[in-house]
Amino acid sequence: MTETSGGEILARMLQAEGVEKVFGIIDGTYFGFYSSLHTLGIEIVTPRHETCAAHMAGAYARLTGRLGVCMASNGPGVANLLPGLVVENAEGNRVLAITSCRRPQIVYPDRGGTYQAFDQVGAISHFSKWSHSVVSFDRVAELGRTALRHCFEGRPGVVHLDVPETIMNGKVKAEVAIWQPHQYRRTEAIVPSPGQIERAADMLAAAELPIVHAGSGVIHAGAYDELRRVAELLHAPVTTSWAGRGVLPETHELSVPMAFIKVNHEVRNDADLVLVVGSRLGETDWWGKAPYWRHPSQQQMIQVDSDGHILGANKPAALAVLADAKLFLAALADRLATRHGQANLDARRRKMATYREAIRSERAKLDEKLEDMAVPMNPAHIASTCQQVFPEGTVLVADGGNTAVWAMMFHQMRVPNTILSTFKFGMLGAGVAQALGAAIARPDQPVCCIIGDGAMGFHPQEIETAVRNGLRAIYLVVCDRQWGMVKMNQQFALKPIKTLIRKSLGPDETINADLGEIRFDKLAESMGAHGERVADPRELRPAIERALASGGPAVIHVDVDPVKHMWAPGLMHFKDMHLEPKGK
Ligand SMILES: Cc1ncc(C[n+]2csc(CCOP(=O)(O)OP(=O)(O)O)c2C)c(N)n1
Ligand SMILES: [Mg+2]
Repeated sequence: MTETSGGEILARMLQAEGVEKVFGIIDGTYFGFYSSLHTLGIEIVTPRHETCAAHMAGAYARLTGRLGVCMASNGPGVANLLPGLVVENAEGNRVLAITSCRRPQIVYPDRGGTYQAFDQVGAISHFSKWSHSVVSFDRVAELGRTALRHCFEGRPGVVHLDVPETIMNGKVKAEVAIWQPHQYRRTEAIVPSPGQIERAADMLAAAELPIVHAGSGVIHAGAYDELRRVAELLHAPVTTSWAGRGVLPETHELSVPMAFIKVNHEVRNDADLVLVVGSRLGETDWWGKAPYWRHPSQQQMIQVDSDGHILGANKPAALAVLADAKLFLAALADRLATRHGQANLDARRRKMATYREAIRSERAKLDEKLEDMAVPMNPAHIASTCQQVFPEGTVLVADGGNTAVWAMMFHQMRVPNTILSTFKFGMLGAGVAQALGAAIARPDQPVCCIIGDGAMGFHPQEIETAVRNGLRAIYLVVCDRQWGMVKMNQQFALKPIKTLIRKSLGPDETINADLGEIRFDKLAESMGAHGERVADPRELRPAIERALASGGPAVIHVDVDPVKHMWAPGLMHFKDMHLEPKGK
């Protein structure tokens, strides 16, 4: 009989799941696990902070559709992993965290004075989908399978398996069978019922102005073509959640891009029927409520989700469909195609033309900012220039306060699943590692990360991770030397009239809102990356071109006008969003 460790069993289970990368920092307490990964040819990618391992795994999972796996060692490693897991669960990325813990004889509960121990499962179980500790070698495979089952069930998020060091590393004489995924979990998407498809088609055909609202569930299902087909057959405008941006390319005539907030409100108020696919209608979708959406008494909802707990959670559904988005939309499109000509498409076309006109005029107003060639630059130039210089389909990572808002407003989503941010959690600094996870997911392309100077300051050490792993992440650090977004809100809270008149208060009139300068270009060079500093908008394009030509990671320190930067477009809408809508 052969000898094996708990760590080796888990590594072989991940191999059976097709896992190719695990993100994390090594430690002796799980040598049995990561040495087996290494032997099996599963690559270990090591950042310099565990929270970054969680974000790399999350970004990798989102962009590849695979399972993202991260690991951390007992006590400090897991403590550092926590914020990353909180965020990845909120964002709904399919992440499995495997951690070591101290031996069972001295933890759960702590005997008192145990080194590097805290209630890891207690902490993580509060915010994850599932978190448990393995109590004996005999249960490693069974609990590993349970963890994996949870990974692929319902809304994606974080699942955690905690394994004592003695079980991770201890060798036991045993033959442990490794099951194939289909033997312990659903491997096929949930098929919609024909009756519900028929009913949905009837409702859509009877509607005056149906619209589609798509969330990130469409990305997880890879249902882009099917979504486009349904929208085209109905001639229905498509709005998205922030995370769902670009599932219908924003160049498409039916797309209502999220940046045009007023048009979104208008479309959502005109519709008498909304087909919600893969979205919870959470706070950033204004909860699906009036006055941002039409009152439910005049607006029916068909909601499709692969997680039953999401159906009807925030807005009453007339038809709640538990199904895979891709299968549902494909079947619906087939059904709608047979009824062509029944709906009043001309009226919808006229309506869509008015929306497009409103979008054009909002765009033109925003683009006036691009005529501002003052130095230091207007932040509008950054995302807009990136879009011109980076290859089509480059992943954009947006991080920071106002920096992320400017990036959202001046970037057009032309290729689905090419944007990352922390749309649900607004976690400053997460973008640094998301960009690295993206570079690993899409090794043939550069990655563009537009990030605030405050946000970048949380994890600049990961530039070295990019250098060490040859990852082509290009960071444009937007330097206003302030916590820009919060400073803006603070000024309005402190002296609203003066803020309106003077555009900005003096340095002694705000509370801890200013930052000193970090020379991010020099910092990058000190770690072996390419560095640039630019303040003139005319110099931005050549600086990005040089960064791309360097062939490796690069950091461009971009000086922006700190006052213009604070007045990011749409700020008032975002403020309103955090208040409870007045309607139902
Ligand atoms: C980790 C974290 N801490 C604090 C906040 C609160 N917060 C939101 S925006 C912001 C300022 C961001 O500054 P920066 O990254 O420089 O972006 P800017 O707004 O200046 O573009 C802060 C502190 C947060 N969102 N995340
Ligand atoms: Mg800033």
